[in-house]
Amino acid sequence: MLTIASTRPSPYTFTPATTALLVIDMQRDFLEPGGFGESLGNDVGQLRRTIAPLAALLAAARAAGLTVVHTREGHLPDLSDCPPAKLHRGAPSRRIGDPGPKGRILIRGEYGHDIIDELAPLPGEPVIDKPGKGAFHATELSDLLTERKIQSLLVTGVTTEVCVHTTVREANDRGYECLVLADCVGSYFPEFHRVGLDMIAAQGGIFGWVAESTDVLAVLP
Ligand code: TIU
Repeated sequence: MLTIASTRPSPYTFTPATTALLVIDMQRDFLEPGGFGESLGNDVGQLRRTIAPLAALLAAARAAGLTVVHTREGHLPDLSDCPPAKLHRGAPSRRIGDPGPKGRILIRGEYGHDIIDELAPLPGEPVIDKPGKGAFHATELSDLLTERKIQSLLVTGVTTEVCVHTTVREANDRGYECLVLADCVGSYFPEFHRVGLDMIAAQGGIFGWVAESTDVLAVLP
């Protein structure tokens, strides 16, 4: 059992054998210059600062034998898994399924939908394709974590206040102890990022803990 003393709001304890590193939606269309996210006017630099620390954490997690799970947000080519409420939102020229700079936007199998090369999953590492913001909705994630007897989640990825928050809130309700790594999650909106992290750790850790990836690296075997 490992303990990180510097986590907010209190020390965080986890056992590598029952811990998964969750890497949420580190997809080209959200992170790469010229991608969907940037084409909407967002500063992808706010997300790209997560790549280096996350690559280091990923390497350490693999070396320590943690389960590593990647997720991708996206839809079937016929959009049958995309609710109208999601499909019909956003700028009319840039909707899910439309042609984008790196292929059809948020469609499985398109170049822009896939995970950035720097964090490419290793063969055998599960990649969860999710149609929603949360990683549990309409996915096999719950079964996968149950099969592997996972109790703790080290949560990384983008964006802090959207897919990371949705996933952590639900994981907490499902009984997982979630540690969110502040330097490995990012938002296009720095204020949302900062407040999003504060929300997690507030009220005695209302739905999780917050630390830096170096705090994890310091305790991993
Ligand atoms: N992965 C994720 O957070 N999807 C989003 O759509 N995020 C936004 O912040 N838009």
